[in-house]
Amino acid sequence: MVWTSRVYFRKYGNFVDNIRLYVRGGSGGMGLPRLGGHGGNGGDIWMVARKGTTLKQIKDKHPNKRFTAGVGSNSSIHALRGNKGEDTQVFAPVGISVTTDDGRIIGELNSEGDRLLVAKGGHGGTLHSGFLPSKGQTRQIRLDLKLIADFGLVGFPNAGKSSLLTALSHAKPRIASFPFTTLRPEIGKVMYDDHKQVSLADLPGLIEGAHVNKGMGHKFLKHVERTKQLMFVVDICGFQLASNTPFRSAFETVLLLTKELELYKDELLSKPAILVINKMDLPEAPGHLRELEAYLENQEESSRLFPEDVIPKSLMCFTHIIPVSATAGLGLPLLKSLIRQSLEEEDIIETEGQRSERLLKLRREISTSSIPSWKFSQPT
Ligand SMILES: Nc1nc2c(ncn2[C@@H]2O[C@H](COP(=O)(O)OP(=O)(O)OP(=O)(O)O)[C@@H](O)[C@H]2O)c(=O)[nH]1
Ligand SMILES: [Mg+2]
Repeated sequence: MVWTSRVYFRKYGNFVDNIRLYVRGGSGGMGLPRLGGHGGNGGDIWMVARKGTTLKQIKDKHPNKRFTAGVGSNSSIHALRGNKGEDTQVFAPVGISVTTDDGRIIGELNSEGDRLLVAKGGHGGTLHSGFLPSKGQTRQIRLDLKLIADFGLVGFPNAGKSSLLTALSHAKPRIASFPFTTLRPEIGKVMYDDHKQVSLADLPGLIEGAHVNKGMGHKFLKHVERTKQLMFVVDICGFQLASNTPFRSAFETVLLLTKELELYKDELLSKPAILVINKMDLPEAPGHLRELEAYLENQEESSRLFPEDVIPKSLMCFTHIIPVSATAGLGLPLLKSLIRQSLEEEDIIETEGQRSERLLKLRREISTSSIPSWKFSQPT
């Protein structure tokens, strides 16, 4: 076996599902009083939906999260009507809502190519304004991925995702012993005694090659992006799509699901994920579970025992691993409490992240404002 890449664990908890940006339209250009010339308007800022873009890419590419547009040209003897300043386009993922900092909705980007004006350029100077230009619109905006549910059920076909949703919530998705029973997401709510609710999205099954759109992979993987956390569901007895495709053990299905997500968008691996090992009521399950546990104990080493086409570059770091039986009810009360625990853990990570970001910003502000602007007189 040839080993070319080292497998590593992806840190979870840093998936970006919202981001705040500072946007400023360009100022207008000066008018020309002597000849009645109009200054050009300032450029506008547009959010433009583009497939494949993620909020994390915006954050990484523009760490200061500021966007400004071009200034309008002044009116001159050569060009009495000044040119408009250049517009700025910010590419954003499809499926986001854009709000002002105080929560007012500016609009949504729902399909490829949708455009939204988020900061208007200022007017150029005209007779009306005494030939003086106005400044561009300035505001803080917030982009939020429109999530469909707290958890998305990710698994090969027939793993028992719909059965699990049925057992945990009041939803009634179709269940059948053949693959691809579920073709569109169905949302169920898990209810807790204190009336707290957590939503689970039952998603269609993924197969090997989903990232290159096999088995409508792209359509299905798209939904995985729209959930806060993931729940991998694997059949303890493994999976085989057809007699002419390879049989995959439960551990291989964990690796393959990871690989499909990674090849589609590797950022998805940074979502927190619970691993649910299903069908534990089957007689052969305990033996398979022992084997799977041994592999999971050292995922990195174990993954090297498998053919290269099965191994992802990085591994999922599961927040919890739990064996259950969706049909016999085994392990479900514990799973229910782990679902909630995992969300609460993420909230803590998120608030800590926000706190340190605020602290960093404050430190930057203090360090620039505390530099004294006066000069010390030199002792003579
Ligand atoms: N023995 C056993 N069978 C189960 C269990 N959970 C699900 N099944 C069976 O597995 C088959 C597939 O179940 P589904 O819930 O439809 O599986 P799915 O993952 O939603 O499948 P797709 O929608 O095709 O991706 C059905 O025949 C279920 O009755 C379980 O815990 N134990
Ligand atoms: Mg299903």
